[in-house]
Amino acid sequence: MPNAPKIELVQGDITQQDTEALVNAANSHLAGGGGVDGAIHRAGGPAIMGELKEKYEGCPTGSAVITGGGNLKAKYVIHAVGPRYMGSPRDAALLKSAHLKSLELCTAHNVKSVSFCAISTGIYGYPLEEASPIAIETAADYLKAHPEIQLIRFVLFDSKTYQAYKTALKELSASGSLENR
Ligand code: AR6
Repeated sequence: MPNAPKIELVQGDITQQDTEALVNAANSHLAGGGGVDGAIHRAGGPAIMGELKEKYEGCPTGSAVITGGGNLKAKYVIHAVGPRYMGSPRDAALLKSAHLKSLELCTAHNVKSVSFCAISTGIYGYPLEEASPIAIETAADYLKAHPEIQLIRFVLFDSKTYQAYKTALKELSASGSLENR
């Protein structure tokens, strides 16, 4: 099945990806910042911030907004706002929701391939072993219901993050939940 939708993991820099959309880890003010957010705005140029300011007055935690990709290869950037890790049950719901809303924006904009960074696991402090299964399971569930999405690529910046996502994908696969891929 060459066109079967799939989840892919790569270690690297999200700004260099050739998927139609990139998912940024933004803050609720959509003000830019450090980490992957800073890297995406630097690589994409000022048009992205210009569009954010023009169209949106922030974005609640657990949600996402979309802009064009500026100078990036990607046509769109989806700015997802994950939670700051507090150690409360609400964290997981908000992290899941940030992924889900991003995928819903892909469907709404006819995006068939998308790269995600490891939302909330840097400055926002979400432990990798807790965040990675939430990200992978949300993606796998969405692909089951939305075969129009051909590729969800997780672009993990360092080997520790890559290994955590790899373990989460293996565990989901072992549980039989990836049987349709
Ligand atoms: N490509 C892929 N992943 C990257 C890149 C890159 N170029 N650069 C960093 N990462 P973070 P958060 C990884 O801190 O925890 C910002 O200031 C990084 O190693 O960027 O959601 C925003 O404006 C980590 O694995 O995002 C918010 O205020 C992952 O991306 C706040 O940080 C996410 O780390 C959001 O914090």
